[in-house]
Amino acid sequence: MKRIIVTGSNGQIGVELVPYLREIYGAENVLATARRKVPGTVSEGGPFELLEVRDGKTFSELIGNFKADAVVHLAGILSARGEACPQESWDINAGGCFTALECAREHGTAFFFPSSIAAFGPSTPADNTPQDTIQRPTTIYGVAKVTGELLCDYYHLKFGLDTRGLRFPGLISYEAMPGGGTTDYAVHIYYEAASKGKYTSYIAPGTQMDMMYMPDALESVVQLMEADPSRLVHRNAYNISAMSFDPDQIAASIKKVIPSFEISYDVDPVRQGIAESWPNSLDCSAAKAEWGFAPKYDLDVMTVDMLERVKGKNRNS
Ligand code: AKB
Repeated sequence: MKRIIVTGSNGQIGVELVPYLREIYGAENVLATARRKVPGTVSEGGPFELLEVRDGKTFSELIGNFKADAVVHLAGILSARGEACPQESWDINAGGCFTALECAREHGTAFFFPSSIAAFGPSTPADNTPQDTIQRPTTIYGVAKVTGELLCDYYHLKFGLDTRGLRFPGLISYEAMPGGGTTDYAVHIYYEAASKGKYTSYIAPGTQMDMMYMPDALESVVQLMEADPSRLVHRNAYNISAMSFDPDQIAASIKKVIPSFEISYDVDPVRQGIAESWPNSLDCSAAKAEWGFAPKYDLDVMTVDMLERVKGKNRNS
């Protein structure tokens, strides 16, 4: 990658990936795009343009004018929010992905697609979920993710487009709040622990989900996009995860730093249902073998860093 366009730049991943890419490739070589201009590093630390990802004409013009050689397509609606607006979610997530791929095809750019653990469903083996397995998700978000994976494979096979993707687990970070996801509790808990010393979880004890700290996620995107294409067998999309825990285990990790911390439960049936349909833990061996995936943060190391970073910050979502 030399000149990169990022969509959905104001989201949880975008606000950190854009500065990270600008650091590596030069600020002038990373064009951030989003539906709204928000003051801050994304819109002020380098080139920025407004873009609605279903507007293929503007999207294609931006790629051409910027002379981009890679599209990192992050724009989308997360799982829990998607269940409240399935039609819009499909339109933005699947329709937006198709439009983005078409624009990438017109210009022959490389293409990154963030899939998710949501691409799996209740009939998928839940433990050590294989790279290649049953994918029958029961959320509209998951259906769009499987569609995106298949479309990316199709564009690679049919048009030779250099498509690559990751199945992200829940991502934990402190720069921007995730909005409308099922795994968001694992971010909220740190804010509440630091500010109130307690947290009420909408996910039930015993519900294991894969997770990863944002620095590992950012590194993985660049590692995959820079990987030797001859080694990539799977492409769309690789299982990646750095840890798997349930609410009691993350609470126990927080208690090592804040011994008085308390967790209680008020389970949300929608998000609980989604969480139960997802894997407990992924097998990441394909990512390790094909492009050297090697996350650095485990739960306790992440907890120490997160609690330090969110100190004095307000949770506003
Ligand atoms: C969500 O919870 O919707 C996302 C995801 C796992 O894709 N964080």
